[in-house]
Amino acid sequence: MSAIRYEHIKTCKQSGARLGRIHTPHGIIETPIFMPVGTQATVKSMTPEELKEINSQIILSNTYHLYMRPGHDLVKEAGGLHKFMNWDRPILTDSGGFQVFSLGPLRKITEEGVEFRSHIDGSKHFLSPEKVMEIENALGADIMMAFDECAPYPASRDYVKNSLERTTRWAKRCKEAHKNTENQGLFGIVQGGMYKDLREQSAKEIMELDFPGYAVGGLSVGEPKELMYEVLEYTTPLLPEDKPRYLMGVGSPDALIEGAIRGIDMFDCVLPTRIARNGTAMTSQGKVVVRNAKYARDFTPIDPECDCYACKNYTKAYIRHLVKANEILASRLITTHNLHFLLKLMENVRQAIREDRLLDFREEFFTKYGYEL
Ligand code: PRF
Ligand code: ZN
Repeated sequence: MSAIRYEHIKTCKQSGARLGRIHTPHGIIETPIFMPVGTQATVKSMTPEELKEINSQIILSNTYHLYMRPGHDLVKEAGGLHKFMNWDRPILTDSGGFQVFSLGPLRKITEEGVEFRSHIDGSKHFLSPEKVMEIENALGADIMMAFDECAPYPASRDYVKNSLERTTRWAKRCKEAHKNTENQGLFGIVQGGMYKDLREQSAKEIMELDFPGYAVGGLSVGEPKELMYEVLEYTTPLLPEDKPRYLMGVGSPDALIEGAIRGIDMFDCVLPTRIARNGTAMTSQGKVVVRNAKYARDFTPIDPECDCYACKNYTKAYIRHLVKANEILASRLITTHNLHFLLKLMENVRQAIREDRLLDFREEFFTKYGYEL
């Protein structure tokens, strides 16, 4: 038995979006879903109780960061990542296939794996598919991602082809090295850049390895949004209908809706938590830069339509003051609001799918909220 099972509930008649449930060892996730990012075994500034209060169903953490600090052996000794961080709902760990490649000149890719220098102390390290599986098995997340290479944008066809073929060979090695298949599901990652035939080749090769879920990687790497939607449009239909599909590193409100319409079930992104810490909120009116001078005497909530803890109890003027004074509470309040906003958005998306009206919902959302189509 696989640790992960996708239960399809229905397809939206208007848009083709999927409504489903992912069964995991730590409970059920309703999809489409947004996963808050907890890179270092914490969603920055939020306790697990607070994450539950805003209905986070699953969080993401990072293999690379936890391997570097505090070390996967230590997390294992603590009883695994769930116990270590006191989070008893599902967790997904990304493989480092993105973080390591983001290190740029600090890394060297070979067939065996990737050699890189630590972002903390400059020390030398090596990650291979086998090593990454050892780390992810020690962390014990419900869903683990295969070790892949995310090609940069733009990249030549030759580069992307070599890179996706290596990603396939690494995925095979990951599958062979993955222990604990009873409790942890390993997802494959489709690469192939912005080239249609290469996406087809990657999807075919990765699907032959038969994973309990599939991710679309290599998007949201600097390409225009329209191009990302175009690639998604021909990539998701290649994937099996009875397995979850995960679009990696995407979390702007418009892209969540557009992704769901193109058949995506799972999303993650640091965007809501990162912009919160520099004083920016996502609201029903679009982006609100709370730190702006124009809010100095604005005694209304960040988002009048929001019922999160921050909006029920505090004004923009107060939160702006906290931002300007560098107070920790500013980050906590805006992070709470931003995550609540995206989680609520996904709840609305699920409801719209249930009622076969996701295209109408998209139109209302973009008209009312002013995001670009
Ligand atoms: N691969 C992995 N993690 C990722 C990506 C990827 O391609 C992306 C691409 N946007 C984000 N996170 N392993
Ligand atoms: Zn709010």
